[in-house]
Amino acid sequence: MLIQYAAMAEMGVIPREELKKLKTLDSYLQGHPDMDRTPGIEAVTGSLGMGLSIGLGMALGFRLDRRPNHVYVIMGDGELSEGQIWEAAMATAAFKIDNLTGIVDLNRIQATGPTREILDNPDVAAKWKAFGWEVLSVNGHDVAQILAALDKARQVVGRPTVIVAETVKGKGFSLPKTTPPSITACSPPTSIARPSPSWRPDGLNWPTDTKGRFDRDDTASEHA
Ligand SMILES: Cc1ncc(C[n+]2csc(CCOP(=O)(O)OP(=O)(O)O)c2C)c(N)n1
Repeated sequence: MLIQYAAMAEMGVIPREELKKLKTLDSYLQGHPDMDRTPGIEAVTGSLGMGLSIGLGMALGFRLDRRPNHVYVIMGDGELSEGQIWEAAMATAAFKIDNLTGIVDLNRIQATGPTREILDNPDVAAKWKAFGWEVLSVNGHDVAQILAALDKARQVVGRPTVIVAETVKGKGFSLPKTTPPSITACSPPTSIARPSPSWRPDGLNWPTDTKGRFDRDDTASEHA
């Protein structure tokens, strides 16, 4: 989610200053991304395990429409404890989906501790392979390796690919690396006012093909 918001700010989809309000009550950048409130968000996530199913639906839709789009789904290794992941993994392979690439952030830590102490999942790569996926393993901090794997994944025909990226949680930040860092906790609110739905993306430099889809009335969900 942090990377998603940072990438959106980099693309000009949201203003950079909003990042400073992350997870505070008066911001639309909440810990669980909200497609009704936040421009650029295409699916409500936050409940772990849903992303691969959503991505599979998108990939199937693109295939039906004969569109060349490729779907990327980033998953945490703790998230792999969710049964829905493995239902979707089976279905993605069974439907011979090759316009979707999964990326697993294998940092071996989840919200409350090491994954091996919470629900051990010792050989992640072997598991995806057993589910019929092409598996590429990379050092998740090596951009060249990641780019090469992404290119390779696009060449695979008739089955989905997952890139298993070994990472160190919090690398590059002055946070403890071996304990669950505080980034999963909420920041104290800067205000107790209701989140304002009033910010509009007008005036920002939108990618031309995405602008129209956010021109909607979000007061409907306000009153739902
Ligand atoms: C269905 C569900 N159960 C529990 C949670 C609470 N939760 C939020 S983050 C998290 C751990 C995620 O770990 P991981 O997938 O390894 O991601 P990382 O923390 O490494 O980014 C948990 C259990 C949740 N969001 N959704």
